[in-house]
Amino acid sequence: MRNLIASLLFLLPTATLAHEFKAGSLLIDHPKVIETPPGAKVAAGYLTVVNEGEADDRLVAIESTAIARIEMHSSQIVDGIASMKPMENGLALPAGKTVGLGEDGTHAMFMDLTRQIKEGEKIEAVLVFEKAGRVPVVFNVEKRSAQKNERHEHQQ
Ligand SMILES: [Cu+2]
Repeated sequence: MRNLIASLLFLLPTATLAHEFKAGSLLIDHPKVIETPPGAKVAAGYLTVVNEGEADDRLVAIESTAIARIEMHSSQIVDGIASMKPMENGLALPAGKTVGLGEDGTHAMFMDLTRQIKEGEKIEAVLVFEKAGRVPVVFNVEKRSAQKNERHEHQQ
């Protein structure tokens, strides 16, 4: 019982941090970046997009004036070795579906960092969609949690 209460208390701050953005029939849920250790050059970001419309769309780029470069990566493990590569065609958003950067080894890679990114910071960025256009969002910087979609060990 004590464990249950402890885990409920642990979950509360996460709930209050939830945030979302709307753009036409797209709902962008909780963009976040995982805080970095000192000296790290990259950080992993995640978000979920719900396409409530009847037409497919596509997330083609993520831009931020605060970050030198943001790429969308897919990663895979082959013979025990993790590798990742840019998602050449961006993230497909089929009509009526929910898709996340964070599923199947995908993530947003915040690159060439010039300073440590710390929990509690907010990073303004623009999501560029094929049809919905440019949508301003805010990535919350959070500590790494135990969720499986955050288990991203970077090689660089
Ligand atoms: Cu990556």
